[in-house]
Amino acid sequence: MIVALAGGVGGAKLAQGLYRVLPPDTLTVIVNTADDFELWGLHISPDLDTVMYTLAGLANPVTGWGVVDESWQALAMLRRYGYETWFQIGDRDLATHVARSDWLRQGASLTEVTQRFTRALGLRAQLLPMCDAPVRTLVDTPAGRFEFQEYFVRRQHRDAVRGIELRGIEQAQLTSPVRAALAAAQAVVICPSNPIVSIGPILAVSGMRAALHQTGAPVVAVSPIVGGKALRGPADRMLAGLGHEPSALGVARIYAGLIDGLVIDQADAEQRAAIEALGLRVLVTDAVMRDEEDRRRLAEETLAFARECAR
Ligand code: FO1
Repeated sequence: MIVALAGGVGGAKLAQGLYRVLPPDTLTVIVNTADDFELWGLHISPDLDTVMYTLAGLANPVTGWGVVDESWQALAMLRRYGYETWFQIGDRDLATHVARSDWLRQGASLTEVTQRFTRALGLRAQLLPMCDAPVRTLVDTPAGRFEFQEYFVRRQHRDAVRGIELRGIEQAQLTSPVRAALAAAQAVVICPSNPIVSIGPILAVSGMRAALHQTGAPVVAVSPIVGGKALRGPADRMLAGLGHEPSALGVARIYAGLIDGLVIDQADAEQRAAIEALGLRVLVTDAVMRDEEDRRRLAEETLAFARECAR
């Protein structure tokens, strides 16, 4: 079993590469749920859905989130009814949120709901929410404190980030499937997702770091920062705002003690020695995924690197 930890669009791309190059039923993706939220009475799990749609070949190729070939009739009607529609939910995507909310209301856990989706979509990978308890990322900015989607989508992540709170994280426990996947892992891959708000919440679930230490498997991460810039989203500014260096080295410092190796882009090759000085192995490669072939190539290189890192 290969276990990947992933958040939004960048993480989903590498997860898809892993899914394509691994035999069926040998990939588990543990996904961030701290940017889940309630909208129009529905439970939205953006990162779970982004990974699920991407692996199922259903993702919108332009945005990376949402469903391909969308229509927006429901959103237009909601707008006529006076609802705010800054969070764009298409008609096909809406079905996922309706079903998830219905099943949760009937008493299913988020883990069970996700399993129903993946089975229905014919996915031969296991997708697991990081936990079943509600955890919500709150972002402190000079303009006030915002729920994650309010900060990210409504305000277009323009605010400086001064602090992050993971509300509810104290109650979050490892689920049995997450524990079992980590115990069976031959390698763990931390995808190039935001280390603070995508991977950070996963690692903050009680028992997660211990389970990662206990697995005898190599743990490798892929840097989401290339040439000092985030490949997508506000990770570079967020790192700087929270006192981290926005660089591959800064990512290495955050993950040091947890990972055995870091994959960095050739643009950052000069940081190799400094990262190795932290006790990490380094793979320098083309870490930017422009198309599906890049996703497969980076997945293969990362898996080979993980085998080299095996303790
Ligand atoms: N991101 C946006 O920037 N704008 C949107 O309107 C938006 C809608 C949306 C709907 C469903 C979904 O699953 C994701 C959606 N996202 C949208 C992406 C998402 O909110 C962020 O990429 C993640 O939360 C960050 O990891």
